[in-house]
Amino acid sequence: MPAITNHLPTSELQALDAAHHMHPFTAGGELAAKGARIITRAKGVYLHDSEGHEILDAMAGLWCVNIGYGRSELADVAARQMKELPYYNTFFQTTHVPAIALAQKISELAPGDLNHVFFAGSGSEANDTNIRMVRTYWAIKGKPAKTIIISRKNAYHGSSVGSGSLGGMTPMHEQGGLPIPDIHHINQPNWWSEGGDMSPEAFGLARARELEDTILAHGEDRIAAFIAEPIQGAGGVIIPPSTYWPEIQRICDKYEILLIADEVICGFGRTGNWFGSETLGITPHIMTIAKGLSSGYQPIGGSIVCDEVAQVIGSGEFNHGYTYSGHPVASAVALENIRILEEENVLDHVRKVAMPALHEMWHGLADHPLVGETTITGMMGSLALTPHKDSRARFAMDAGTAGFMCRERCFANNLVMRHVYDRMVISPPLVISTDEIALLGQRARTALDECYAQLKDGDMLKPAAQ
Ligand code: PXG
Repeated sequence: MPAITNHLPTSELQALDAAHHMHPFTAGGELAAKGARIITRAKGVYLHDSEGHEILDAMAGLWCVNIGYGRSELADVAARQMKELPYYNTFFQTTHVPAIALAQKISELAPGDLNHVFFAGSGSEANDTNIRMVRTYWAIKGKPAKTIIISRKNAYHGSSVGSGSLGGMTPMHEQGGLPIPDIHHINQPNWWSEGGDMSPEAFGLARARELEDTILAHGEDRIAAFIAEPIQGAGGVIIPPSTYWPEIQRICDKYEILLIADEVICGFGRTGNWFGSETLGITPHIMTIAKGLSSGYQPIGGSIVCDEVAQVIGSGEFNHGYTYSGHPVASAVALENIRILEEENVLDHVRKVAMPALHEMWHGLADHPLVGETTITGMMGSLALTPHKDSRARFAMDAGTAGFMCRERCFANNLVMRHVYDRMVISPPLVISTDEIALLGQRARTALDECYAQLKDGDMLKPAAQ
């Protein structure tokens, strides 16, 4: 049975792609001129492209392929489920075994009283669910004015109108009339870029207290929830100072504010525990999940909801849901993914083998002249490119220019690292071996060397005015 595969020369596929395929978060014209790289297959931590390159994927796809590529067990489960029950909805008082089993399993893994799952097809959809769920919760409790959701600048919560509004990405808000009303954004806990002369600890507290200031400015009776990623992922792997989350938790507890932890990246082992909330010491009312839930093998997301919120929402009809909520094939694949994570002790591998090696390798890059700081928690890390280490300077040229150049050097060396402006980020499959981590480190250093040489040659190592 043929897969849809590399049946045409690369240039023809690129021309067809340019003619008919609109890419997410991409300048279409620019890509059409250059030609997209065509990924044909993948195994373990390696991607293969149509030109015969074997590329080490230090991003696990898009922060999601936690168990690595090519696990045929998931394909077998999908085929079996498709033959038995390819689709049925869960709207009109029906259910099916895959959705039941997955909801039960997620409830078992999730901490505390997070015992209920509302399924979605993606993280964006799940966060849209969350907006409607927290506002509906307060309305049912007789507080319909509690509609404001506080989020953070440079947060990423998805790309739909609702979740894009929750996110704090300025370029996204500039297109399509975002944000929707009653979403407010406080500053992010990014000490390296924004901490100035403060210690990380003092800065973490100051940034957390912006939450309290915002609650007080609008009045507690207007605030529904605060949403945040335990560690910002798409924002550049911003690991908050140690003082930040305890203070956020104190503030949410003090005022009647629901806390939503967006675990789309941090969940399912990425930080060394099942959920980032456990690593960062957070007790949320709702968690958003997607990505690592199925290791990206099927599109599936959801909201894990605590007993109290689920009970209130369940007291009436919640007029919300997606055709593919709890999709049987996606649910069965997610269950199989979790089985592999559990039975192969992937979290043990992360904690005892991969994390120590990855942290040592990553921090080893800190001596590079182009690297300002290296930071890493669990299996997600970032480094800041800088023209001047001591002053934590930004580049005088447009933000992202150096990052893009570095990413191109990575690709040229058969390594996928993503850049977020001038930060390079990694989030490799959790199953990565120590040899593969060493190779990642070698390729990253070569890419940094080449990028540094290019910047030097182009006289581009100038710091911005402080
Ligand atoms: N929350 C978080 C924390 C995410 O990282 C979403 C929600 C939305 O999930 P869906 O499944 O709707 O994409 C995400 C997604 C990047 C990048 O370039 C990151 C994401 C998506 C696309 C690109 O880092 N994260």
